[in-house]
Amino acid sequence: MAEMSELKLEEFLRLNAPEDLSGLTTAIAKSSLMVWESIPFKSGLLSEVNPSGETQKAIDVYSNDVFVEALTGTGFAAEVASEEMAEPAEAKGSVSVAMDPLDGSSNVETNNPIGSIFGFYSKKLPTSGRDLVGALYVTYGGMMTLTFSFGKGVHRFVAVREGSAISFELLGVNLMLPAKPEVYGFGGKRKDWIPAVAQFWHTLEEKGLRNRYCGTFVGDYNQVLARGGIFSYPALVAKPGGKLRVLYESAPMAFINEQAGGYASDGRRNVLDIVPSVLAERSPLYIGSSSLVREIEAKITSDS
Ligand code: AFP
Repeated sequence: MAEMSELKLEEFLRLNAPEDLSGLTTAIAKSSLMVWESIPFKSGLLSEVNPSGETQKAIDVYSNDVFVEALTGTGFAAEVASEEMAEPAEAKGSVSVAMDPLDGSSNVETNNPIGSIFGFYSKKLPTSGRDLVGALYVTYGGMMTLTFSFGKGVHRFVAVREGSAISFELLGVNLMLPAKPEVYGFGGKRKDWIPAVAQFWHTLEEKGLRNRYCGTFVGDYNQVLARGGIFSYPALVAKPGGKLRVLYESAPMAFINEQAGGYASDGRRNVLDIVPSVLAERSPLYIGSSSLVREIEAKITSDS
């Protein structure tokens, strides 16, 4: 593993990633800059007509199109499945990519962090998280960062502007969840949560954790990785499957979280063991520091 803090993304990938994952990650890095710069213009907040007179697409359609074109064009993607598309885009490579091209798009208007999530699978989709060979998430917030793992630790790069050029600089290698958990964030409404979850958040407060929730999975998980704790979009009484999609969101983030020393569960089993039968399958998600996730998993299991 390269240790130099001055390493730029291309050099880091050349030393630490197989050619296919390196090519896909580079394509995502370049495309995510296009998405990042387009957010104000294609969100409906500014003019819907760009300087060339073209009608703007909604930002989530735009980001989907940008990533699909870039990933299928690498020669490394076998297919690109997306939360925004009913069927995957087929290509000629060997890695199946599943993505949420714009996670938290309802947060654009309020300028909360948003993100993109990618899972790199070795088998045709839908398949289990055990077939992940890598995963990556992008944050578009105060900083634009790429956080990824190819199965040997979790690493992070940040986009830095130098004059008119933007480069990706190394921000951290082998990121690990801190031993002492500090924050929690649960999606949905308390009144809708299953009883085990409704009781569990009291336990978290008693342990001294603070509630910090921004409403974008990527943003909320990112602070759990930095501060330790737990994020959940839990099972709801009326919606036992929760909200998040296994292939596009939960499994890729579970892969990264496990590489950072954590654990992710659907309330009964490791999220990576779920074998979705359809592309858009959902599951509840409890992800973050192992001890907390195992605790809520035990409560849910003993309740049933
Ligand atoms: P949007 O993409 O519609 O903004 O949804 C974001 C999301 O899927 C995920 O990023 C959040 O964790 C979750 O929804 C938040 O949902 P609630 O608003 O119900 O808490």
